[in-house]
Amino acid sequence: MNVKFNIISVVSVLSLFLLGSASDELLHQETSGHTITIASFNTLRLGRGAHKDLGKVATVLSAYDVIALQEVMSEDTLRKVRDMLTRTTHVLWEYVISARSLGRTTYKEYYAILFRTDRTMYTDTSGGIWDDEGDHFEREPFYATFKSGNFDYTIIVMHSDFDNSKKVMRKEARLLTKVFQRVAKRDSLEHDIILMGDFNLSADDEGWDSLKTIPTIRHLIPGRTQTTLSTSGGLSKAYDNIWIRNQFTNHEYADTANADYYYHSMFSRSSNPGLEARKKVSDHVPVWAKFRVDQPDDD
Ligand SMILES: [Ca+2]
Ligand SMILES: [Ca+2]
Ligand SMILES: [Ca+2]
Repeated sequence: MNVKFNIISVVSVLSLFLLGSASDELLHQETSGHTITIASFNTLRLGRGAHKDLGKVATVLSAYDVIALQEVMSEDTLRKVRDMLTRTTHVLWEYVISARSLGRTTYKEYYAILFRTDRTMYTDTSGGIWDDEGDHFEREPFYATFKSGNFDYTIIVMHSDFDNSKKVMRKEARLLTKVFQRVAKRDSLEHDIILMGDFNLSADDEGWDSLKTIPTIRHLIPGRTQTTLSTSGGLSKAYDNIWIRNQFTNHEYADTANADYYYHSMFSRSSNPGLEARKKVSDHVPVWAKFRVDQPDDD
């Protein structure tokens, strides 16, 4: 199994709580016990670059229960962010990370999924890096199975390659059809598959025509919802999204999803909050969806 799962000892957790300094920033979204919020976030080279403010990154992440991360460059930095989350939320956080960093060149990224352990368990019986036989993906998708309350589900996280003509992104989007179907077939009793990530492609793009042939599949973020910040700090591209199949997951989906424009409040004193967010946090904003976890999950 090509997954690493990290458990920190009770002693180190206790010390984290004892050392913990309360964050001076309020968590900007509270979740009830009936739902969880699952997010996808491209963190813009987490672990590289002197400008990034890890405390701010942790504050953004603390609004969610489970977050699929792209562009994780350093597991050490991810661990730091996890520890910050544990300190500021007073709840133990953990992560699952791809067993290797992915990419054809010297530029490589990890995928990781961070989660609050009081609401979510990682089911380590399955998951890993997609077997990219023939090398079709620059960064082959990563998948892992979780259980939150009664809701069990598999997250597939993807960060597509980029080219200006969209040829590469469209090719990778088409290939995700097979990935989705194969991951869904692994377990005949489990059908809640959540595909999320930075696809470098709007959900309205023709590159998704193949994925859209999967019965009842839909994206939860409208294809025009912008999720990236340009070099001038304005909203730009509709690249990030979340896909589910209605027939299996609509029962849990709580009809609430959006992009998180957190920076208006976080950097409200800045003359250009978007630019500040781009520098200190990421050039993407998280996208998220709420799911009910208090009902029987039959599939
Ligand atoms: Ca590959
Ligand atoms: Ca399920
Ligand atoms: Ca279900």
